[in-house]
Amino acid sequence: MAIQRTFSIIKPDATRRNLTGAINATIEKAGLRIVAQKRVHMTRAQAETFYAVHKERPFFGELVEQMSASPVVVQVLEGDDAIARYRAVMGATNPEKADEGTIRKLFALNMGENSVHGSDSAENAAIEIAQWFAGNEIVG
Ligand code: 3AN
Repeated sequence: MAIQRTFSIIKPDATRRNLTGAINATIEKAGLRIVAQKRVHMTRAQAETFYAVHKERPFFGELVEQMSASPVVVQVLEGDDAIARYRAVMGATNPEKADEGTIRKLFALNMGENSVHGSDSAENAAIEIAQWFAGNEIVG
């Protein structure tokens, strides 16, 4: 499989509990490289834009509220098959269903506050990376 890049967010529930380093260690142990990273506090508008695909879902308001409540760490991860690999390391959306050793099994609180986001396709990875990083901020 080719080297890919994916977009990751360490979400407010995790930054609030000081878990950035622990999550980064799990990411790196899985063979992914953090090639860009910054801590930002999303505005409501930025969170609404980022999660626009979910705007008809019943949890949209809560999701936007949670994502803009505290700082997040946005990242670009690089590695072999990075998109699928990171989804596997993240674990299922519902932490109760997540496999042992995954980030969500280890750290997530519930369906909404589930500690991390990862792109679900190459197309979305490119869109999401461009939303948060300039080309010269990504150093592989
Ligand atoms: P994933 O993050 O696993 O790709 P998505 O894309 O279905 O999951 O959902 C995006 C985000 O929306 C999730 N990370 C979670 O924060 C929130 N979410 C998804 N489903 C629910 C739900 N049933 N109740 C509350 N929040 C949810």
